[in-house]
Amino acid sequence: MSQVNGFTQMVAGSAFMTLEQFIIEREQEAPGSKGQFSRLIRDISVAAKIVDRDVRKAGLVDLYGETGDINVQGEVQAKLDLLAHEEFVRALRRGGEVCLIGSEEHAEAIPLLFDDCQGKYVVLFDPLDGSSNVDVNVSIGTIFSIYRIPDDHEGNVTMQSALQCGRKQVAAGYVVYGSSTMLVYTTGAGVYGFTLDPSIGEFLLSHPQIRTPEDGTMYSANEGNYNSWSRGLKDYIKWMQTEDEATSRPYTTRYIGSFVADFHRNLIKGGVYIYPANARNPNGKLRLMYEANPMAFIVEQAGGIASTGHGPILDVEPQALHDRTPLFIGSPRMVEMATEYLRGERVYEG
Ligand code: FBP
Repeated sequence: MSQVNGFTQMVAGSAFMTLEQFIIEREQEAPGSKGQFSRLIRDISVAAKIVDRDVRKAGLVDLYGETGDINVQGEVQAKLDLLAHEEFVRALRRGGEVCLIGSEEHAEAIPLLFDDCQGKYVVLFDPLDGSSNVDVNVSIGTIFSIYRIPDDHEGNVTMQSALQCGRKQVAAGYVVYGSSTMLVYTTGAGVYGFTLDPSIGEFLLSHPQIRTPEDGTMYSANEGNYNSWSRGLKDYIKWMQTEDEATSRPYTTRYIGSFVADFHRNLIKGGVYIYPANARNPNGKLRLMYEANPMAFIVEQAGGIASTGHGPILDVEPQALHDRTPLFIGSPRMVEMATEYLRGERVYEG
């Protein structure tokens, strides 16, 4: 096994570690573990493979376009949004490890409690992130966040059981359906990336111990909203766009419009994703429980920062399943600077 650019270069025929082997190894390190968590991650990876299959042939099997329904976000629901939602609900229901699900595509939490349900977990997820890109072959993704049911909720699991602050997550991850399909997740002990090898239908460990660069020169923001941004944020954008060789400015804008894809690129190469509050979205656009929180857990584990602009995302106390939040996430130096400008602690002097 050799290292190229920090990524493990697998030599043909050598010890590719599958996701299943990886989680079983991890499970053996966890005293008293009964395998429920491992089975849960396995169930999520099975659903991801099915969604990957459908996304890759969507144009051939009439899976592009809308269902005609408006989802709880007030957005037109894409057929693939609904399909991905159903695939993950089916896999989590069949697995039996989960007793409550929250989905971007469903107004209320979905209880999975039935007679002999031993489920210990709550899973909140965005079945298909980047809906605006679904029909045009641009990378999209799935984001998931996992909590344990609080002890005092055992046997009486309600929506409240899911409304825990991000610091209480036991695991979080995402799948990006891009030029290749990757599943990236953390359980609070480092961030690991697995690439799907379609020829054997297995997720293989390709990115062990992901660390995000301290700083970067790429930013992801919908500058179409620039005029509705605060003075501070406009200053930060101007600072990044100013010519200055010594600080590698101007920085580069990279905005795919799929949070998962923008986040993944910035995680690997360094960069910052910004979706602030603006006139149209006074609380921001991204959803706290199944977009911001899981990515915040991952980025902090990789050495990055996730902020509302005024404090860590993971410390926000949720009020409702579909809460929104302003989001500044990515390389620590860039998030620090962006939020200092936002708070007026820095001003642009040209
Ligand atoms: P959904 O697609 O899951 O609703 O996610 C929100 C999202 O599409 C992000 O993936 C993306 O970064 C952002 O909204 C794009 O918003 P806008 O079109 O306002 O820039």
